[in-house]
Amino acid sequence: MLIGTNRLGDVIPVPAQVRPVPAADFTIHSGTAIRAAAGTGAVGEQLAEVFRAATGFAVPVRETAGSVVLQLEDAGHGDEGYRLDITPDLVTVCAGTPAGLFAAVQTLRQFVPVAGSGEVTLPGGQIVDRPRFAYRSVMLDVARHFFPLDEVKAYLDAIVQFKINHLHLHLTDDQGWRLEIKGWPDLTTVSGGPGTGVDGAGPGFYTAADYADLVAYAAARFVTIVPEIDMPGHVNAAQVAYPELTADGVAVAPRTDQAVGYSSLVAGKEETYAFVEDVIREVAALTPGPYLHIGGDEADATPADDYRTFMTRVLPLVAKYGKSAIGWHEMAAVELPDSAIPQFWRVEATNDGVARAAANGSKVIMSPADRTYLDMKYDAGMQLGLDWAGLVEVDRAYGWDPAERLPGVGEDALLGVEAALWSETLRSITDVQAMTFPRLPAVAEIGWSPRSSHDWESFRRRLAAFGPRWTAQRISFHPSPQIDWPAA
Ligand code: TNX
Repeated sequence: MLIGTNRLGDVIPVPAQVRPVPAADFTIHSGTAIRAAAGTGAVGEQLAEVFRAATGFAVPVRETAGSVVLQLEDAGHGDEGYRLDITPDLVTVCAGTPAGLFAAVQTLRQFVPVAGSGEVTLPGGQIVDRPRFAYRSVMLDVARHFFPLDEVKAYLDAIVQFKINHLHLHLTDDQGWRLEIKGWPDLTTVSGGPGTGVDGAGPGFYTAADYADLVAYAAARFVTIVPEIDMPGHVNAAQVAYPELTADGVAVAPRTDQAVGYSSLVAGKEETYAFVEDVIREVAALTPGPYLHIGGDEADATPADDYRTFMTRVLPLVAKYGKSAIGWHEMAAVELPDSAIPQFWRVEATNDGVARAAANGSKVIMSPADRTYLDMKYDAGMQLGLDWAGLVEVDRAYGWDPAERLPGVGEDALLGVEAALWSETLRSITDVQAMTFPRLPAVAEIGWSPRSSHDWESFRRRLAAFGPRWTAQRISFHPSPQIDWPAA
């Protein structure tokens, strides 16, 4: 019999409340079945897959009988909270929503091996858990380097283990345009084709059907896709495909270097808004989630007045098509409607625009680069990654609090946190994984677990257990010397 090495609290993100009862372990055996109440069958099947892989047993899912019970109850768990009771005879998982049950499944997963055969023991006791922030996200830059659908799906599977519930896709930039827009086909046939991406090494794009497939795949894992169309800067790829989007209407050359801040849509041209409205309408129609990210960062080639003119016209278009606008915090230089969500990404200690937006009722997403940027190098010896925001070792990714990051932006002003992975230096999904793990679990815990639970020594001990898990899942990770990884 395989004794689970994990104790009840050895979970990332650490649960809000954990009450171990060491004498109350539950053993998954050949007769174990899952009883999934009406409306919980899909999550029941996801849990069964985890138990089947760990034990080799059949683990049927039924509505009527089973010793692992999933049920929905209206007991103040919130949108994603859950309660887990493990006793020798019965495992009970209760939540107010299927998303809460799914979160509980991610907890249970950490108690069993990734793969194995024979009985497995779950640690006895009770967990009562719910997230600190509603928005816990990862951004993947598919513009500087494109990642095909199956790789993004595998990435999604890897990040949901840490209760990440949004995946932000940076779909457009100077070096490439990665989402088919039916009314503007050259965006992808030209700027998603061969030779696009940094060094020309990242061609490809998602058709509308691919994107719909990804949205559905994510939804089945309770992840909301957040599409980003970056504007008014970062638009060289759009201007290569459609010269009418430049100031003089003359075509620009494709760019595959890493420079930023040289391209801009033209705030004074009506063609600009015809284009932007078409794109926003199509992306909104493809996206069931509530958010549409309009970029807005590093618009160094857009005069400040033009930036204001542009944002003032474009923000209402996002609302017109039923979405809330997220934008990088530069967007907060203009008067924002309180539905707009600035995302802070820099390293400075203060930001007046974001503080003013928060005071006016906007929610804020925290992504300070010196803590949450997954494209920063862990240490100076690394080949991959950049270092403009400094080196980000695991303890830096863990050792901060989002509610104390910016004056005027406290707990109540926060929608949540996002870790961002820019792909200028990345060439493969293996690179993506190594930059993501083990730092993403740190940001995920910051986003989910109560502030009072934060404890680096506890975190690094719990994190160590993921080394062998990632190896078994064939997920690459950076073997940070800050973590005492178990010997293989
Ligand atoms: C800044 S972060 C950018 C991106 C780069 C990134 C590299 C942000 C909103 N803009 O254009 O890819 O730095 O770390």
